[in-house]
Amino acid sequence: MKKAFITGVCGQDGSYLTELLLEKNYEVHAIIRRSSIFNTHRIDHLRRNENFFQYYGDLTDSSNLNRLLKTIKPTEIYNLAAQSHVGVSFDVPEYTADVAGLGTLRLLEVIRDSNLDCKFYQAGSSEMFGGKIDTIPQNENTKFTPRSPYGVAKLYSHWITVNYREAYNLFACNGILFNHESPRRGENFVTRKITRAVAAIISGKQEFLELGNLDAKRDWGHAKEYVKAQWMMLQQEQPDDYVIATGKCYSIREFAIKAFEYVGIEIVWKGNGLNEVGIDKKTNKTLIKINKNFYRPTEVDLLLGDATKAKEKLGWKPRYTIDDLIAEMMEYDLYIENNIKSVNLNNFGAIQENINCKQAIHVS
Ligand code: NAP
Ligand code: G4F
Repeated sequence: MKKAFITGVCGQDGSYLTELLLEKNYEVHAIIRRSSIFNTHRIDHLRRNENFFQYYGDLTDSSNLNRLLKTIKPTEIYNLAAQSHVGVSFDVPEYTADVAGLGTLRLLEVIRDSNLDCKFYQAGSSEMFGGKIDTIPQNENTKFTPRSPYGVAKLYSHWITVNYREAYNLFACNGILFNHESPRRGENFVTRKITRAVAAIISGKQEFLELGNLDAKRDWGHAKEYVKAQWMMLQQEQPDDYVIATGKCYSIREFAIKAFEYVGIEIVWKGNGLNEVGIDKKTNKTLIKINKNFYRPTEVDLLLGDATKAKEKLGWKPRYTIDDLIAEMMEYDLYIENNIKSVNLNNFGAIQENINCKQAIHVS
């Protein structure tokens, strides 16, 4: 039986990856960090699985990682834990560097020190490409010019993973993943913030949505498909680094238009800059406002990935379109917001699965 060790299991990707590995009959061991409120709702539906083991742990605590890894002796490690919000990384840069940067080194050091015979996946990010992009679309050879403390921390993790692969012959891979979303996406990332707000507005519970930069563009895929790529990287003969992306990008503005369209609202835009507003064409109500607090000190304007290498070497190909993704997120948010019966709930499988998460009993 293969044994996986996952950090960041309570996050969006951690929950999908755990499902995938349990389906593949892995024994899954994972660290959960202590929190004053239960933070396991994304994995509660899995917690009674006899092959799923959880431990308190933290990427900032080397002794904890050392003890757990030496005891568990996993065959694959997936390092998904991070302070993963780019905007927040400007507020907590040192903590972001500690977790998203040094946390990776701590894991690699345990593998090296204990001669662990295991494969290692590092959750790298397209945010590392940053601002001065010399290639569009971006691939594994594109220069990194990060524009946030988060991007810089992830870049440290990228290179230390390459370094340990070369210096100590570790089977260590970097996934350079472009943005991936789902109904389980954290509510302060822009896609989920939009779908949550649209559902709340149509249900009469919120008046308008406040956003920052509407014109940044992102290459958005579905998290479920992206965790499969993470697993595929560790099943290869040789370790390597791979870009994972859809090859299509849209602006925040386009995403918002599509999400409102999903509930039958046509947005028209008026004004400029901070005074721009998005208005419901039919009722003339202002539904989108700009709030400068959601702008970042430095922005990444455009991310568009070229995943040719992943397609050719891993056989990985995304299937979700942006419209499929928005439909699934909208359906879920409409359902949890108000159980709106007029909406076509043709993706009930995904919704049911998420509701089970919310209803599960918490164990300490
Ligand atoms: P997420 O939902 O924010 O999950 C991050 C997880 O890391 C959470 O479970 C969090 O714990 C945990 N964590 C944070 N600090 C920790 C610490 N000090 N020790 C242990 N665990 C800690 O992120 P995600 O979207 O699933 O992304 C997974 C990974 O991929 C992250 O490393 C992210 O930076 C990277 N990535 C994500 C994307 C994307 O578009 N989603 C793209 C590229 C790369 P709590 O649940 O307790 O907060
Ligand atoms: O949804 P976001 O916060 O994602 P961002 O910054 O692209 O980072 C995500 O993707 C990275 C991969 O490229 C991951 F590594 C990272 O962990 C995370 O998952 O913001 C997307 C865009 C930005 O340009 C931001 O300025 O949306 C813009 N935006 C506009 N208004 C907003 C808002 N972002 C947020 N979070 N909230 C807003 O109100």
